[in-house]
Amino acid sequence: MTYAPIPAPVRNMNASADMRWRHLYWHLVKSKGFVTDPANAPLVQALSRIGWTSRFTGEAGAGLDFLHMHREMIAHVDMMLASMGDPNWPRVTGWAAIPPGSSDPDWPEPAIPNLNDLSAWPPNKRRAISAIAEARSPAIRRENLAIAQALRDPAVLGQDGFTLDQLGYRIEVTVHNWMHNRFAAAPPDDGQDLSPANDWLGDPFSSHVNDYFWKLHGWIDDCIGLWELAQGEISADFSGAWVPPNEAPPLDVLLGATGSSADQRKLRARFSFPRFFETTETELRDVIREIGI
Ligand SMILES: [Cu+2]
Repeated sequence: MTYAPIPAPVRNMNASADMRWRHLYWHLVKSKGFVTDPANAPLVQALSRIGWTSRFTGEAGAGLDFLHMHREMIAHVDMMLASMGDPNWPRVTGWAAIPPGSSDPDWPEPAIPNLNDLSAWPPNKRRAISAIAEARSPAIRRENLAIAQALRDPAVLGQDGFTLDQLGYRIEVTVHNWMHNRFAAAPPDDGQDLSPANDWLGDPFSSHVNDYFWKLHGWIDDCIGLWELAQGEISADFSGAWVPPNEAPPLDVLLGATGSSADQRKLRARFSFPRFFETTETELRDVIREIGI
């Protein structure tokens, strides 16, 4: 790789337990599939007791939450970068254009041996591996690049009634999930590893430790400015966005006060391998129809 890595103090800050659990909980509580799965009830209840309840992806307002929270993450990292004086990373700068091919000289899709042979993978990694393989398939690549282009097009962004909330939702379930999966390397053995080496892009516990995260979320954040211009130079209003609680204790601490030990063991086992971002076929089709491509 030829690009300069993000300065180590920033990477280490992102790799801290607090940042990891915060980013993971934020994504978990907005996933309807996760929250309504009875197996997750002890965790969902413990999170809810300390204020971690949000709108689900697809519900009104959740797209605004998505844009706002990641904008806050960028602002937090930007503050630290400003104090570092690294000429390669004065601030988070998104991709001007998403690298279209698999072997971009600076931002390639990380090589994964046996990507198309699920039998070569342990069962707990197979869903993640097939999500990555699908994200790199020619059809899905073509479709998401077309969506990405439309979501930067003034004619699309300027449509009457195209809200900031819709922009967030449409990006989240298409280009965002696609980029996370597409640029992910092979999943780690221990998704809960706290070392900075655990920067797997497919899981919110580790994705923000990865330099690609800041390029792709920078690209997403820039869409907000393009939307503001296309809508007639209005400015984005995030006053209705959900603000998560300050507290984000590790899973063990969170469950310590509430879950039985059997519950804890089961949940810990579920969390020991990585999760990843999923978009349903229906979500993808609906967005393509809504933006008119
Ligand atoms: Cu995120």
